[in-house]
Amino acid sequence: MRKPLLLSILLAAAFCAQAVEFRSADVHNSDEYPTVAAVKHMSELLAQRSGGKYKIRVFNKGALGSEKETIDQVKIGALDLTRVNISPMNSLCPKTQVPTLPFLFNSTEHMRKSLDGPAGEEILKSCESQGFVGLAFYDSGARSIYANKPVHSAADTKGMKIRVQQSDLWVSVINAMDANPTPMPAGEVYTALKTGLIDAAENNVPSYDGFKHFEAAKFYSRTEHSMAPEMLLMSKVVFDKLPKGDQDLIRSAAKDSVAFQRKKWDEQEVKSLAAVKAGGAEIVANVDKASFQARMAPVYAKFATTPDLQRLVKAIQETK
Ligand code: BDP
Repeated sequence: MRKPLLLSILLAAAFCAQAVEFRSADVHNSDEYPTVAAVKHMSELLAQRSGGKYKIRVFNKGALGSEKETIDQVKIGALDLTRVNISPMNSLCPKTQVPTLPFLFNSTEHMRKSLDGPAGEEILKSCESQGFVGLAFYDSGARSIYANKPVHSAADTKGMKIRVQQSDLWVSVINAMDANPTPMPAGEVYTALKTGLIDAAENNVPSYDGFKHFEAAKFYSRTEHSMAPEMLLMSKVVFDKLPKGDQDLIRSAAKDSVAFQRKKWDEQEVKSLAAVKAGGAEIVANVDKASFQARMAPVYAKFATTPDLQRLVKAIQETK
């Protein structure tokens, strides 16, 4: 009697010590959204490579809170991972401001190459002192303004109330457009548009689709003013408790999920464009982007203030 009981206790203990399911947050609704699918893919890679020791469960649809809330939880180790846009990290680690800057990247290739290179690595690493292990950047495409009127040039945004992410840099971008910034979490934007609390928001096409914002703001005008990427962050409190070999497995599974995410991203942009058009949205392609870009010097002057930040801006601008 005693032996099998002891054995099963030992086995159960060993199993508990072995199998770890990390929790990861995401605000996107669809399980197929590229960032959600990418972390699930990372989980599969990690499970395979660790012989089943680790996996990741993704809680999407904002189930664990707004991005800022999940960031706070990750910082103290109450949550293992979160996938967020880089913008709500701006106040915590200043180097994340750089890829958020308007008109910094001039193409998808330029953005990918810069983030894959030394500048990207330095920015990811810069969050460690704040309690975050920056595992990877994911694509978020280009962000554009949507409202119930078309925007053809910077003259058209004057006085508009535009929702922004919770970041001072974003407040400054919208101020530079002569518009009124209203910071709020993504989950509140649909209602804010519907009730007229705001006139406009800005995002990539997959989010305009996924959050159903096209139902509340019909004109999507291709201002493409920022390519602020997504970040996958792990709690340093959690990460530091793992053996070095396991940390390496996590880092490499995350890095290896990037190509998967980018492929999904490219497909999703096409699918979402068709979906919003079918839903009645009008895509305004004829936008004077230069009129917006010309107004952004104050944002660079206000945020790229230290030699480190200026060096990173220059390194990215010079990435070919
Ligand atoms: C989307 C990002 C998401 C942000 C959202 C926003 O994928 O992480 O929460 O924008 O604007 O593109 O808040």
